[in-house]
Amino acid sequence: MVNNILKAPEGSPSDVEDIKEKSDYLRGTLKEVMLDRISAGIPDDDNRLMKHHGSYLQDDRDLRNERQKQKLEPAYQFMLRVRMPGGVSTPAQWLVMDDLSQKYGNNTLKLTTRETFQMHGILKWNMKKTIQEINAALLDTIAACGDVNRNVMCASNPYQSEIHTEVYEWSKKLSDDLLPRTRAYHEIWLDEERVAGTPETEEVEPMYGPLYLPRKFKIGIAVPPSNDVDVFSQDLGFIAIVEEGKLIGFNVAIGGGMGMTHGDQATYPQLAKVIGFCKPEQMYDVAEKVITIQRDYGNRSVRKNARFKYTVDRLGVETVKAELENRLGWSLAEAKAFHFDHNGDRYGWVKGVEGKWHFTLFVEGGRITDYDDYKLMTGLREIAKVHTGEFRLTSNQNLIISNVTSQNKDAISSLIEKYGLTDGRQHSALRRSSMACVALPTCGLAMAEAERYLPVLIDKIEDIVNENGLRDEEITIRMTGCPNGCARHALGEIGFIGKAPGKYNMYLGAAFDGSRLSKMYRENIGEEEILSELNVLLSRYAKERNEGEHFGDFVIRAGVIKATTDGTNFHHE
Ligand code: SRM
Ligand code: SF4
Repeated sequence: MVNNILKAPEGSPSDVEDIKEKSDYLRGTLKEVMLDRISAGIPDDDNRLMKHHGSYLQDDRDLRNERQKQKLEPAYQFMLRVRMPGGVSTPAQWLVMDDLSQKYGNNTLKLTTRETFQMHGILKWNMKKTIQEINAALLDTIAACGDVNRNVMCASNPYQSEIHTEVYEWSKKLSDDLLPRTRAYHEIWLDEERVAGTPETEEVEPMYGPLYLPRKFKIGIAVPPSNDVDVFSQDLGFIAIVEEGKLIGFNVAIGGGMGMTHGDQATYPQLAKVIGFCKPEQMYDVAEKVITIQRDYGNRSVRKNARFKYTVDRLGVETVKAELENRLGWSLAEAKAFHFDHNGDRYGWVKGVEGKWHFTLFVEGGRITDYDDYKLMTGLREIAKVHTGEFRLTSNQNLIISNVTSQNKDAISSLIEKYGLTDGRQHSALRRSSMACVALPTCGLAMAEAERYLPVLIDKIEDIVNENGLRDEEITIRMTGCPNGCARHALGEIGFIGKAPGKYNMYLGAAFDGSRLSKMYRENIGEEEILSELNVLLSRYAKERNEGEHFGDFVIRAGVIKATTDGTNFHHE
């Protein structure tokens, strides 16, 4: 039901709209091109569709120049992203992902900032086998990327484990119910026969329609006081409201997102605004109607301005709320009070309900692999073999070995010790509060290093932190290789966005609890300048901060940077 007063932006549809329209509900020619042995790649149109099946064609950028010189096609390989709502994996699923990464991937697993697994380096000929084995393990990759609702995140905080269980169930339900209905995935990857299409039997997408959404769409559920999922960065955020130990419902927040383009002020990170409260059983209805508003009024002409945050800002949050209530046929209740303390993880052992234990492991950059001196992957494999609970992948790229029984705790603890798996305690709190996106060598959009460089930069920042007595001070630091913001850079108290090899824009002033965006402090600077800036700022912080004051708040109070009060003033004073 389209409101005739509201309008979508005018302009001819972008090329991706055209590709989706002609794709026969996301089929395109994927089935055929995946069989072609002449190239290890696939045509661009099919690659656009491939995203809806949870994968991207990439090439190893470390090898790009050399292969070009040798007149070889790029070292094509695929990235595969699993859809795993709430980041919960069973030990058996962990073992399958581990095994697949050895057989078909690059011997690593990436724990992403949206609580799931990515595998890198899969060759075209191994894609189908990999996807089939993932499905056999009761996981899938449907809609993990593309212009649809993505992996639904939920708080992984082990402190309130009874609430976690409930909230996780809702995130699973949202994720499942908001899936595309096309059988394209099953036909292409799982050899399902297509049912002959007649107007009655042919599938339709009751919610998405044949063009799907104008852009990706993301949902996250937070459980205060932890804002680990960065709920305000989501297109649609739900904030759990717990009264007397019971989940009574969720505040609803709309219109967040992190991506932007360097030099284009019409693009900006934005925080979602809280518009009301709904009961748990109303959540799906709210999500579905919000999605259809974006479907109908999102920008299908300019992809850079197609995210829901721009729809909300263009139409106005009150107008979108009124349209939502119109579509729902009922009104949201008034938002309830809530309070967030932080957006990071809490490490080490914690006892939850029913005598179960949870161990949050620090995983730098979210990369699971065997390093020369740190057999992280092997250690986790051995744990998965004896673990009877679950693994929870966190939105800060860490891992919780979760729901460990008291009987099993000693066995798991000794494996943790044997393999030196760390809760990060030997590092500075700054490192434990760090996050970096994948960037080079696999990400085709990276302008600079992130995952491979941030740990090296932090080695040097740790010297400054130690000199100033700040080793135990949690300061969130995030780096992305480009302004797309995959590590939610604009919500790091110290943020870096890649501009060119070795060069970054530096951002300051985000809130420790994820409720305020940062602002650019220095443009296009290299390591030397980064360290000298941080030397001054961190030593001032050590001397001049108020009791309990976080770094992001300090730089604003000290006049180092103006607060960003809304995404629309992210680029201005
Ligand atoms: Fe992202 C595109 C990796 C979370 C905003 N992201 C990409 C691609 C697929 C590059 C591409 O389009 O060719 C990256 C693949 C790199 C690789 O080699 O693996 C990529 N994004 C990631 C991951 C793996 C980063 C990580 O180190 O963990 C995260 C996977 C999440 C998941 O499991 O689904 C990841 N991406 C995010 C987040 C954070 C979040 O969602 O909480 C954001 C910012 C929030 C948001 O969406 O606003 C994010 N990714 C983007 C964007 C910018 C979207 C925009 O609004 O402009 C792109 C580019 C695009 O869509 O055109 C992008
Ligand atoms: Fe790639 Fe940019 Fe996302 Fe980093 S922020 S993974 S460089 S798209």
